[in-house]
Amino acid sequence: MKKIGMLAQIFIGFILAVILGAVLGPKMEVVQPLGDLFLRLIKFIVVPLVLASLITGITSLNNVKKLLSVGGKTIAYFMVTTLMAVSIGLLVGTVIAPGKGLDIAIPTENAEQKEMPSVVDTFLNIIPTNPFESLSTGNILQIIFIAIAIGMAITAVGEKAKPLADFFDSLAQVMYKITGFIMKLAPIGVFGIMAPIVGNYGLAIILPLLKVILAVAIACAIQLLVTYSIAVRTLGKMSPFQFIKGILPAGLVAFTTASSSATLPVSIKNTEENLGVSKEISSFVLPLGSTVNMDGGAIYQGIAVIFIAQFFNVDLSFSQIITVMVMAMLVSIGAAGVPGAGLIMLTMVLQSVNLPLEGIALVAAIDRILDMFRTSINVMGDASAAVVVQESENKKNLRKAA
Ligand code: DAS
Repeated sequence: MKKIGMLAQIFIGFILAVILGAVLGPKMEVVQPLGDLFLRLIKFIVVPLVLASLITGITSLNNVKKLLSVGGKTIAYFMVTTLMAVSIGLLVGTVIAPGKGLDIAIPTENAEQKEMPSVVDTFLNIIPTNPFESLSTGNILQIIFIAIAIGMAITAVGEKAKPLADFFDSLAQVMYKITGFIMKLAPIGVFGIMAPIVGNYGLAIILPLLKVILAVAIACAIQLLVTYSIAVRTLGKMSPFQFIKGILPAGLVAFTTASSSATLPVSIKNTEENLGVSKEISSFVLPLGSTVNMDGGAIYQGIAVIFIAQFFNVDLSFSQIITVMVMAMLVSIGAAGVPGAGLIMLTMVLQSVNLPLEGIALVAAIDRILDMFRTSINVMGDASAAVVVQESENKKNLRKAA
């Protein structure tokens, strides 16, 4: 039988779960362990995946001078567009309110609000007192701090630290491979997650999930047509139409593969041939961006948190919204360019605002569809960064020549 694509397999798992859940009701709890297995595997790879992919992303710069000049501009652009992305996600999620008005909230003990640390403590807590404890407890903020410290130090030490850089690069490749294996289980995982949910709460759960997909699609469109179009027009001196037309092939490859890493060769080709970016800039900005810049992922985090908070009838406070924005930016740095990375990082964002991790089960069922949209935006965001940085370098070289 012709191998049916991953999306088709997940769709079959989803439809089977809905039908059996609607027909057999709560009896479908029996397949819950399949969903739990999938979610445990996702949590199992978070720490090594984030550590290795982030260190590899930073050391791929392997040149301190370049790191400071072009890297500084690139990182600054990444942070601004990611902040825009998570803000758009939170706004669209609030307006569409996919989880509102559901009288089927799953009662859960950890939905109550624990005392939130002050903003100062939140930032102080980023610095680990014991790196091994940070890794063993999966403290993502501290893990990102550790990865940035190690990555920058490897770059600064240079040749002597090459064995360590190679170790983390190999670890990153191994973790990407393991993530790939785990994502192959997605159809079974989605079935084991979705069937008990439909069995317990009925078909009423389907509409909110469709609204989450709509919200992510709308927010991604806004990020492309507003954020990136304004950036390439004003900073990149390029018409938004030319930009979108030029990067569209990579955007479509990203949509179908749900992997920035797999799309990298196409995004580099499109950026150089269609957007006039030099090889030096594209081979620097795009690989880094595919590891540390996930604007689509940030949009997804914003919308998923709003949906899960609404589903569990939790009103997020202003400081919790700020925490979500900071966490979404940080986890988008740590997320790897492989299918399902955003879902893996969502566990960290939910923990940061004490939302129940059961919420992961809800969005996991439609994650592959959401991943297609967010990966497209991740790739097009990286390309917009390359266009803007190229124009900035052109101006700098003209000033030098004058
Ligand atoms: N699939 C990831 C990527 O390749 C994005 C994500 O999962 O959030 O960019």
